[in-house]
Amino acid sequence: MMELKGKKVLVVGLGKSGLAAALFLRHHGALVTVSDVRSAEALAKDIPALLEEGIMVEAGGHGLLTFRRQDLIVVSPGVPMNTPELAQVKSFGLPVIGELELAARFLKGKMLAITGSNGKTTTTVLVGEILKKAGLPTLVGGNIGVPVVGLIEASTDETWSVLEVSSFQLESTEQFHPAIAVILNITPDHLDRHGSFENYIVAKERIFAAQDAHDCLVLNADNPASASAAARAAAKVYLFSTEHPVPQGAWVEDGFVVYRPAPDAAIEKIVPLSGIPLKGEHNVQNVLAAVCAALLAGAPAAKVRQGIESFHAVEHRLEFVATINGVEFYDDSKATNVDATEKAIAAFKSGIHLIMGGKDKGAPYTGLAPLLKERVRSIYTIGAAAAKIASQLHGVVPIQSCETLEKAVVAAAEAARPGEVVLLAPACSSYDQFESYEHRGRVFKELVTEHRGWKTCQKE
Ligand code: UMA
Repeated sequence: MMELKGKKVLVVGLGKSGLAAALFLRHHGALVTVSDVRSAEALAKDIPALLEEGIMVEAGGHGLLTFRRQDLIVVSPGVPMNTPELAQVKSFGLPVIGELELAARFLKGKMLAITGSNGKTTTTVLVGEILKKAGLPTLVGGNIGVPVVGLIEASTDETWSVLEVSSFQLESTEQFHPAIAVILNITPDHLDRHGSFENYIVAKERIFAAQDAHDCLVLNADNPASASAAARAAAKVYLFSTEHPVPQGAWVEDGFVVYRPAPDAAIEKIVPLSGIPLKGEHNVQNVLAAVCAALLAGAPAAKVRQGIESFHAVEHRLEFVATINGVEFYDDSKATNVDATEKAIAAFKSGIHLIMGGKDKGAPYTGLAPLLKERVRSIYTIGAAAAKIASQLHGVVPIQSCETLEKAVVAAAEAARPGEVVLLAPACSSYDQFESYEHRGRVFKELVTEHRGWKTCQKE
């Protein structure tokens, strides 16, 4: 474990992770400074508590001198590693690690880490629920919204820390060593931050970089970028597939999720597909991954089944909101990339009124065209990406420019007929118009439920 007492440590970024890391470091005797590009006014709610703890705050920008004075720099996930001040001090050999790496060095027990472009949160919560049902001491955190540093105090040598980890967090890891790692899928996302799909894959693959032959790596046989990681893994590889049997791992057979612990072992029936309470093929994949991870962590098969059957959709992930005049409204605000939106569309057969847009993340929307043609009646665009969406998907299905979510909900609801679906699955991040995808989802749900009295949806 690293010694922190008397060390000068700079925490970059004062969001959830930065705040938790700064307090943790201070409580372990480090001399802590926090630096954030936001103004002192914007940080006003956190600054007094930090000053009271003896933590210094640099607001309104990052000063190179502040960075150079440190023994260690801890970076928040949202701060790119190529930020000029970080790049400079790294070139001088100053240690720069992320909040996840810091936390992992102090966390007791074992880590079960889950990454992927989509499905991370659902799978993380599901695995956490199963392990708890199985009576295993379990903590859940990470990209899900709970900084990993915040789990340290409650962890013991018996704890399983089930962690949702993002490419942003993985990018700055060194010794991070989960006993079980899961890569659900890798599809283009965050290209604005990583620069290329290749760099994004490199960041994701850091999840197993420190694993050895005692560890387990769960990969998606149906997703080329996930499956091909096996060639670079030192850990035991378990696969899952919705399409075909795998040598060891989970797949779907005769309407059942089944599992084979080793190539020569008997096949175990885990749960019928009809017992999965989540919508969409992608959620079957999430369940298959969760089955592998939970069984590998030692949960009995009966508890795995119970955990799956009693699971509820996580908020803003293809969450059912309401049926109004026969029209169903679904909130998939967490569909912040093109792949997630594709999966959301695929969960419904036809008659979709799709609300899309927000802050563009660099990946093209053109790949959606075949599914849009097949299942979507109309697109209602919002936010900064509207023009790009309109130009790339021109002529595929009707596109209505709505600018705001409020106008989009009204337009979609007025156009939808009984039996059809209004789906918020934006394929973009929310930061141009909202604080977060959660905020966007909450606003959507309010708009839908507040308009319950509408004569919106047309009668047939
Ligand atoms: N900042 C700087 N300098 C910069 C950039 C940002 O000072 O160059 C400051 C900002 O002004 C802000 C702070 O950094 O004050 C924000 O830090 P942050 O973006 O790391 O936000 P946190 O609140 O710490 O949230 C982070 C994750 N955010 C991101 O990865 C962008 C949260 O994931 C995560 O839940 C949380 O840590 C706890 O682990 C969110 C997310 O969008 C949900 N993740 C992406 C995704 O899921 O697609 C990866």
